[in-house]
Formats: sequence, structure tokens, C-alpha cells
Amino acid sequence: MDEQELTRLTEKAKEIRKLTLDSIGYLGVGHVGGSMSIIEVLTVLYYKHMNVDPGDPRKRERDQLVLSKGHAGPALYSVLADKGFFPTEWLHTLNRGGTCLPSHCDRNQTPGIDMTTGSLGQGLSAAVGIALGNRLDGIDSTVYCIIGDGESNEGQVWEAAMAAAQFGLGHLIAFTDYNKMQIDGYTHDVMDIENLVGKWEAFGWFVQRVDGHDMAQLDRAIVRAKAETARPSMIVLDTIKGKGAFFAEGKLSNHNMPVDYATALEAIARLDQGK
Ligand SMILES: Cc1ncc(C[n+]2csc(CCOP(=O)(O)OP(=O)(O)O)c2C)c(N)n1
Ligand SMILES: [Mg+2]
Repeated sequence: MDEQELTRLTEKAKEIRKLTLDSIGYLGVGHVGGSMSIIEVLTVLYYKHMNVDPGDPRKRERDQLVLSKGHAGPALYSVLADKGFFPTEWLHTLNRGGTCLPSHCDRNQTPGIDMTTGSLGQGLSAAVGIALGNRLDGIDSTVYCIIGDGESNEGQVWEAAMAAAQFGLGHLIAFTDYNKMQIDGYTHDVMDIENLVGKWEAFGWFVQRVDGHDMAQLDRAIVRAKAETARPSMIVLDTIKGKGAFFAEGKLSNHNMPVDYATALEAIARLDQGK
């Protein structure tokens, strides 16, 4: 990617981060940590790679994303609002009565959400099913899936991993948001998932590992994954939970935390000042 594009995507990621902090802060509570750690991958996907149409969210010939760690919905809602799937004003209805933006993703509530998620461990299986269905229907598209590192403690993830390799789903590209933390503590203390790259390779996947906040690295990895047509791809993202939110970054308390609006606005101001 050239400098101009890198600048464009970097600015976009900042906007998405600000929108997400604003929506969670306006509500007063939310999954700050796991939302902040996937901002860059969502930005590179939705503003560079994915073929989606805000005017026709269910278009059959489209790329799809299963956000398996569905508690990070607020980050994806910011992207979808910014892209025009629904009005940006909806972001201030996050997780309130009657909203179309529940805390966890729901494909029947929100334009642009491709799969209902939140019960951890299930999203990759859904993505495998979508990818198989697309193949049967002769649809030439890519299915993306983002899972958590804590989520990877779920056995169903590994059943899906085996199935995807068995079916040779080269048009399935998954990411592990390896932010090293989960709800109850550090991932290596709760249920260590190392050697993560070796595990996915052993399951028959094409595996890469990149800095999940580096847009150029993310872009190159996605390009390489798309070029691998015989095997499903796993891109392990080294990320920081809470990235870019001064009150949350790297703190174990950032999973689902109270955030007063003034603090969120201060975080947004700091991002604007490049702090
Ligand atoms: C099946 C299931 N068990 C428990 C939960 C509660 N829960 C929500 S988020 C979370 C931690 C997930 O950790 P991780 O995948 O690392 O997410 P991240 O760090 O990206 O927020 C848990 C246990 C759930 N949503 N689904
Ligand atoms: Mg985690």
C-alpha cells in the first residue's frame, strides 16, 4: 500500500476509534478493550478489501464478516455507520431499549451484520458454513471471521478449524485477536493457547502473524491470504486490549467497563491531539 493509502486508512481508523468511544461513553458502559483491539483490522477490511454495498446489505455476491467475538459489536457498528449502512445517530442508541444496535451482533437487527454472535466459540463454525454455501452457489467471495484469544479456549473453534481444512476453504480468512487478555485475566494464566501459530498450522491452515495495529502489515497479510486458494487462512494479530483509549489500554479491568461520557470525550480529544 502506498503512503497516501496508509494515511487515508490511519485517519479512518482514528475516526472509527473515536466513534466507538463516543457510543460506549454515551451509554456509560461497554466492551472497550475488545472493541479497541480490532479497529485496525476492521478498517483495512471494510475500507480496502471487502466487497460490500451499504445500499444492499444482503447482496448475495458480497464478502461477509462473522465477528465471532460479538461483544466487540460497537467497533463494527461504527464502521457500518460510517460506511452508510445506517445513520450515524443510531450509535447513540447502543444497547438501549428498542435499539437496532444491541451490545452483541445480531444479523436480524442491524443492516450490515452478517451473523448473530456473542455466544463465544460458534462464529467460526458459522463462517465455515457460509463459505461452503457460497461455494455450492458458485459465489466468488471471501468470508472473514474474527475470533478472540480467550474465545479460542472453546473446543468448537477447533472442530471448525478441522472442518475448514477438510473442505479446503481457501476463501475463508480468519483472524485471532491475540490481545493476551480475556474476561478473567491474562490468557496465559486462564488457558494458555500457545503455540498458537503451530496449532493452526497443525490443523492444516495457512498461518501468518502480524502486528494487528499496523495497517500495512495487515494489508499484506490479507493479500497473501487471498492468494492462498487451497487452504483456509489464519492471521494471528498481536494486539493491545483497549488500544488508543488512555483509561483502558492494557488494563485487565477493560473488558466490560463503566465509562463516563466526560472520560470518553477526553479520550477522543487525546486521539485528536495525537497523544
Ligand atoms: C460461550 C460463552 N461463554 C462466556 C461468555 C462471556 N464472555 C464474553 S467475552 C468473554 C471473554 C472473551 O475473551 P476474548 O475472546 O479474549 O475476547 P477479547 O479479549 O477480545 O475481548 C467471555 C468469557 C460468552 N459470551 N460466551
Ligand atoms: Mg482477548
